[in-house]
Amino acid sequence: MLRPMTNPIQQLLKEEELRQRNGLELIPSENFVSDDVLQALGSVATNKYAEGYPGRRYYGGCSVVDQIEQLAIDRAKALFGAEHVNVQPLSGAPANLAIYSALLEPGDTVLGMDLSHGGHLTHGHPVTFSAKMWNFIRYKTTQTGEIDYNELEQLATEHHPKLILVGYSSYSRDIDYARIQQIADRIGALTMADISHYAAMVTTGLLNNPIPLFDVVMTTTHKTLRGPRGAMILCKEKHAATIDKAVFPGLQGGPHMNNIAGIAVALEEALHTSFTTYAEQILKNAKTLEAGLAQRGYTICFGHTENHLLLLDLTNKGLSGKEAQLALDAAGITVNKNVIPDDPRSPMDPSGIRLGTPALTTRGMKEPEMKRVADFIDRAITHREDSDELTAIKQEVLQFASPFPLWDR
Ligand code: DSN
Repeated sequence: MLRPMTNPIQQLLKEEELRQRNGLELIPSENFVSDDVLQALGSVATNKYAEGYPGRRYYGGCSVVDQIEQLAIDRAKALFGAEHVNVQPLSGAPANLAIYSALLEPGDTVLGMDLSHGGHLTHGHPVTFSAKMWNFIRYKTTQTGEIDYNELEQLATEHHPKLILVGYSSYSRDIDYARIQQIADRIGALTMADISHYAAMVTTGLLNNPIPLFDVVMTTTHKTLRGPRGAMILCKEKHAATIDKAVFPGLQGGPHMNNIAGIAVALEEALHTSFTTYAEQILKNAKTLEAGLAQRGYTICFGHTENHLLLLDLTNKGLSGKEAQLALDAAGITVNKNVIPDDPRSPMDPSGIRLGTPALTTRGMKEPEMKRVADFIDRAITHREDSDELTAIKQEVLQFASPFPLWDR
């Protein structure tokens, strides 16, 4: 039972819960956490300062939070098979910054994936602080949609990066980590993978796994992994001390112990066999959504999807990503506008939208529902100038979504 509303924030939180329940969440980096994770987040662990690491804290009173953090570390090691794990990064951007500052000297060169070809802002986009500190060189994808491994190798030979970075936020294909590692070994570079978007498919063996090969791997904890907002750095033992020092005291102060408790809960959930079923269904749902949209004439960037997301180029449909996002919002369908490879349009009004299936999969939706979702999307885009039709679709979406709870184990 929800408690009576006593202040405007509680009222607004209730409204946000209804928004989440009544609509279709298709932003690929979002998900719904379990009640147990929510409870940990809203727990007294938020009251505790605990600078340092388990058994090595600067403040007293850490005996209980030490156990919480150690459980999170042990579960992460078991889930990912990693030699060393740091669970303190507050989110993905600070985690990536911590890794760069641990492994690199100012001015060192890094090869990273171009943002418009599916990379991430924190992988060296010129607007970031990292791009001021380090020399990022960007590789792209080929016409057929794969990472251009030949170009990557040629850039590595030419620029001798200290670090080769892979991982993505809008690319829809798997990565050949063995090939990247071979290139890195040949030129003596370190390797880093940002698996934030697709960690669930890595832990369940559905996508290639960089952890046995790469020096350092970063994942956020709130995307397919379905935990609270946060991040983890997984690395080889030889990098453990430098990584830990870079996170604290290098970049952060007190860790958010309630988040770490929530991460520990989510990791335990991810160790259940049902997590594999969930990850498999994410992929099946993405393929079904892809088929439904391709049938309706939508252009799928990068050729096709092998993961949880789809990047659509809307150029042939005669509207921008921003216009599509607004129309879909009006129909109760949440997506995000997104740049497409070498987008001729601006990032604030780009050519594409990005869709993902993790959140709807958590709600229990499967292939038949994805066929309906493709139809809802197409109708909203087709009738984008007809506000009555968009309102009618929103009503249908509400009816369609209501049998699916936000969290269903
Ligand atoms: N903002 C996240 C995403 O949506 O991909 C990545 O940080």
